[in-house]
Amino acid sequence: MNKNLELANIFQKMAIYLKMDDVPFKPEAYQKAALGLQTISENVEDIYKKQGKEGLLSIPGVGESLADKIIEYLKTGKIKEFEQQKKKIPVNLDELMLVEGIGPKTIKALYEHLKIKNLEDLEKAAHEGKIRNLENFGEKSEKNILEAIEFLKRSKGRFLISEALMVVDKIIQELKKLKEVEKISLAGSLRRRKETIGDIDLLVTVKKNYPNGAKKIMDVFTNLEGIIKVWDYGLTKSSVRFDLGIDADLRVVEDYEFGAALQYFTGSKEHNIVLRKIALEKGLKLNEYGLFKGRKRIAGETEEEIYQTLGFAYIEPELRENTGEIEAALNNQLPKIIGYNEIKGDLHCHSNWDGGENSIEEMIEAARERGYQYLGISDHTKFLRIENGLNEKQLLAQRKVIEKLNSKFQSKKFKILQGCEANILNDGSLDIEDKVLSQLDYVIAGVHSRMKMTKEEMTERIIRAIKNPNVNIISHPTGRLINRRDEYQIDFDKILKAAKEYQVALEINSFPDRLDLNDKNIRKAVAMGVKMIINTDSHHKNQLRFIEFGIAQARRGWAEKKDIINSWEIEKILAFFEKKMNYSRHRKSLMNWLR
Ligand code: DGT
Ligand code: CA
Ligand code: CA
Repeated sequence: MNKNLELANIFQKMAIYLKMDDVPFKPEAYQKAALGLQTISENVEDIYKKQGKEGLLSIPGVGESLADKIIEYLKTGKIKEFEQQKKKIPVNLDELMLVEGIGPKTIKALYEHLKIKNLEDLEKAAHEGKIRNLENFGEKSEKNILEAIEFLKRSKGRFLISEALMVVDKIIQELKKLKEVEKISLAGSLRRRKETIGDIDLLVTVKKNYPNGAKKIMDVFTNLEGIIKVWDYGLTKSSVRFDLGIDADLRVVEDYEFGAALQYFTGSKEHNIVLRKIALEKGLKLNEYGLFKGRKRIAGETEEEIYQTLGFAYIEPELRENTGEIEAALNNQLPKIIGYNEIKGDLHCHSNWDGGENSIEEMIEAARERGYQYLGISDHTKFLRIENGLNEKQLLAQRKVIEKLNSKFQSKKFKILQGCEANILNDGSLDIEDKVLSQLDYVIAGVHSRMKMTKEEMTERIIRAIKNPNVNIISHPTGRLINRRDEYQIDFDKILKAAKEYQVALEINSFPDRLDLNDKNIRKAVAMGVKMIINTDSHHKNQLRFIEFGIAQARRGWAEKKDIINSWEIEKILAFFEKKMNYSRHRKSLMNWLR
């Protein structure tokens, strides 16, 4: 932290201490000075060196007495009054002030009566029911405190990519309105499309001929709606927290260094470390400002230029985790990972037949708007009563409806497939009769009940479903819910082997809180030649757009078109399904013959 921010931080805390004692006006003066210190671009130390106290008085919000305090701090590293305040009420203000609904006077009361100094103390006291007995507190406020702490804890964790994107979309929307802004790009884990996001990283360049452009951009950024805290204000970097609890970093750079900054701030850290090492071995230096030979910049305007000058093929952000991509790039063996526009249809969609939000027709319309060539309706089946699962009779009735719809689309080159998402029961059998399953275009099977089983049991259960001649796809194969539920216990290698042998595709579920398979599992499947399918599991037509999260996950798992069956033409995907059935039937008859 530079001295400006250190002082701003101290003044903010002094304001809080003053408020504890109901001192009038002074707290506001401290807060104003803190803000002034945060928003000036010159260093307070330099100002004092060059212009003395006069210079300090020119900082917005700084008057006589606060200028003296600044001088005291620059000279001694301390402010006496602040030290005394801390001694009197030695609490962790950074932690406690973050708790929604708690202010200076509450903090004081909690310390004086219950010796609460930090978040941990606060949580313990609330759990033990000690807070409700204090004057001006009650059971309700105790409950609120616990809820606020829960929220804080959650926000310390990682966010779903969909949550981060929701916030980032709003930021970008506002920044785009500024005439000062030239380029905007995501960076960090969000650009690498990691399945969870620690914080948002954004990079912006300023248009030429706007000398104060960076300031304007940062002023707008740090004042966006929904911001609950400005951690850091600067002309090259600012950091804020949004009310969802998620932080965002914005960096502003010059156009000529955009590529270098983007490369650096996209990471991952591990990827960058190896890249820098390779640069050094070539007698070059790589940092966020460019690639240098001695003092001469030899690349930095674009990322491509940097990778190229280092002797690499361009590495897509989703691959930059130092898990072999650098070696592959050096040897020209990078996979040609699947593109965001290469999905031709979605085969895991629910309609209003099973309680989904939209009719089959509405789902079709949405799929056609996306430019898909086919859509598969795969409603839940009867075991799932809460989801209005379809029984055999209803499935056959739906088949007729879908055939009729298909005749409408014949000239338009669009095909509706009928599948279903059957339930894998405890013993691995399905809840729909085989003779009905065999009449559908394809069958998805998934575990929706009794998720806690031993590893052997669960593995056997899923493999039995894979062996069913009618099953073509296993939906959400690990069953995890990100941040909420762990995977089932399964022997994934065994499942991969069975999927390969019986020609069953494993689903990459695009729902942002599922995203199973994860990147590592996908890479294993790719290596073994197991086919996968990227589906959304949509229960509403607007959820079809989630496909981008599934594609991102596939890219992170190094999957190519050949690995993802719904990037194929309809004929090829149907042949894939058919072959499974024939193969299995063939096996069965062979078995009969052997007997
Ligand atoms: P996250 O936020 O935990 O989801 O993950 P990232 O990758 O977004 O990490 P973050 O936000 O801490 O930093 C963004 C990028 O900045 C990171 O991917 C690489 C770069 N970076 C940050 N700190 C360092 C560092 O200490 N060394 C190097 N080489 N790069 C760093
Ligand atoms: Ca980040
Ligand atoms: Ca960051």
